[in-house]
Amino acid sequence: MSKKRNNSRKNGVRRRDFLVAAGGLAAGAAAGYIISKSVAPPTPVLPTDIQNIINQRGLSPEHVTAALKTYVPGGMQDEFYMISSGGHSGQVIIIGIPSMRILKYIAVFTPEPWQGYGYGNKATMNLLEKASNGIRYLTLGDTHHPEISRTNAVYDGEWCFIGDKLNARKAAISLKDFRVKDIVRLPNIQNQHGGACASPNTEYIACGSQFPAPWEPGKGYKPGVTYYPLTEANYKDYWRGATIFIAFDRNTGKFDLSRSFEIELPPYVQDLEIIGWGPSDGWAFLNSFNTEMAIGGTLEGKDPLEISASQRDFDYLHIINWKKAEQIVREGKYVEMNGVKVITLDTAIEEEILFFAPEPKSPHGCDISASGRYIVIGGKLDPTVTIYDIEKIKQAIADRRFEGEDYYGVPVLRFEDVTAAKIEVGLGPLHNEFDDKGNGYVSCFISNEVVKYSLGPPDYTGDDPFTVQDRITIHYNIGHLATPESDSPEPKGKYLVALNKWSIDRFEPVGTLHPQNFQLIDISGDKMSLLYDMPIPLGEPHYAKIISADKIRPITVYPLGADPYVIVNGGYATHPQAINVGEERIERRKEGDTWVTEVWMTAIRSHFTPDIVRCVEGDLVRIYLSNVETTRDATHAFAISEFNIMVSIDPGETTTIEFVADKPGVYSFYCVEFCSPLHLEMAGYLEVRPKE
Ligand code: RUQ
Ligand code: CUA
Repeated sequence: MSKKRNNSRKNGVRRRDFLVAAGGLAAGAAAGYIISKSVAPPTPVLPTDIQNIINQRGLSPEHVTAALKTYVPGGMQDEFYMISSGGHSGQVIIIGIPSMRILKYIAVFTPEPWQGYGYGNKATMNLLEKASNGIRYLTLGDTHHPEISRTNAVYDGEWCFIGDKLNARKAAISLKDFRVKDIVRLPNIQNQHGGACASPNTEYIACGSQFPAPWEPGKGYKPGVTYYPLTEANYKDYWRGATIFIAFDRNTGKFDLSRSFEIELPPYVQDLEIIGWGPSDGWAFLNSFNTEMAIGGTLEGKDPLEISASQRDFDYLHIINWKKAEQIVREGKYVEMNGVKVITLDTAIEEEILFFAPEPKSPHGCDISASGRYIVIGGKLDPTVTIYDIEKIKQAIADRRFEGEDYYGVPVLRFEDVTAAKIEVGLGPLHNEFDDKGNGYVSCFISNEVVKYSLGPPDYTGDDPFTVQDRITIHYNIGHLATPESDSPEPKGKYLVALNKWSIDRFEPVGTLHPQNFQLIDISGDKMSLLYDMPIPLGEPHYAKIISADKIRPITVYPLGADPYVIVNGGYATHPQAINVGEERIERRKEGDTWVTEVWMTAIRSHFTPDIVRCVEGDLVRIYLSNVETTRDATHAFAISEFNIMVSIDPGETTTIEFVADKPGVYSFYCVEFCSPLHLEMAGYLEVRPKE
């Protein structure tokens, strides 16, 4: 065992040296330190007991500084919330910054017994059911990019959105109670990059389609129905990408397909989308790759997709005039496909709502500077970030300066006409985030670093615009990075979190799959410094949004009888079957051909009333469970043995539990949250009498 440990340490060190060397090679030496000429003040001496702890634990001055900058004592709260995707766990993770304490997992696309999500609670079962694809009940998802609702493009802390890359779904989560309020299946697309971007006032949440889907001309894509043999020729003719602008209603927490629209796109892989503000208000930007339109076929004499989709030196940044698209829809120039208004590719070209600009080599990421002027793309296979200027884009479009058009006739702008700069940063640049001083930060996956560079005016007003300013090595293989309120007009700077895919030797090993590593980095000074490594034990988090804690204003207790899943005028609807103590009852009656046993039940420390429920085999049992507590945290949970039922109800909440009593017997049910000294007594029985 100890030998193995040593080996892995050695490997870790070797790898780190290699990674540092690779970073240096890729981008030249790091910027030198500035040596202060002023006389240093005398070093204050730490009390001996503190110095002893430092000595005993073998901590360096950097460690102690990092600890002091990140430690948040119990009772004190963090400065920021980080809303992170939970990757293929299908969930969302809430983390405090700078402490990096995990505060909550939010069940979204995957049933989660602890939250009573998808295990008998009818509202959550319905959410998952409604968002399934019509072929099967989907209970998993792959979340990538969270988004926060905006007012005038600034994060307002009311709603959070997250997509499912695997099944083209989008979810809305209220930041008042951190619960999902709606999940919608996006029509005509098969995947989407798990993401979402909000328009400046959250009228729409937009995203691109990622892998194109087969489309029947004029009819779009229907899961389990649309079919063409997969050939290169068919791919060009029948496969399509799309971007959807899905309308969202804050007052109900629901997406509204009837007010949404889609734009048909060529079958490139549409990757990440962002909607602009300020000078780019009304425009959306979407990077893409595989403009080669390769389909793979390794056992059919073709190159693997990774080769055939990386032939061209340029792919296309999609530039979308969404305000004009909205107008086009109003004028009726759309085709209705699978319940959504679709602007066809031909109409999009004709009405001049879609333009392309070349972007270097299989790019990734699409981010906007605080001013709304610069759109920044990572090169992925090109060691640069490319910075587009919306003013130049608008001018080139007005002047009709195009270098040509793509295979489908979409006009392509000239690279030189629309870019402000191309900065060489490091190997494998992916995503960009921004601070409050006009600097950008790019994640470099291959060279394992975060590279800081300056933008141009009006974001950056110093005398060395578009220049690398600093770099820091991360551990290891960074994908996204996140800074507070980046990609908005008011980034806050201060911290950066590197979302690293691999942790290798950074934590105690827990088997062959290590946790991923979130590294907190201090970006408040000229030089970045590493503060904290945080293991992430759930899924592969892709992206996170960070928001000032004072913008999040959750409720503390639900109003009595509230149904958390029905929002009316921004507040909670009262559950129609909510009751108070004294109103409990059981009724059995026939609904059509089915016998239904309905139970109006209350939960309060430390009993359920009724605590004996009798029904007959085959009955549909509906329990309306009201938690009539009014004290914060006085949550009860209700589980029935052998029935796969687990429901969690917070104080004030009423919920419906529905199941078929399909097997005779007597089954215990009990409260699963340790709620009082007599919590173990908070129990009862379900009697299912055999059918005569
Ligand atoms: S991805 S590591 Cu955002 Cu899904 Cu780039
Ligand atoms: Cu209620 Cu334990």
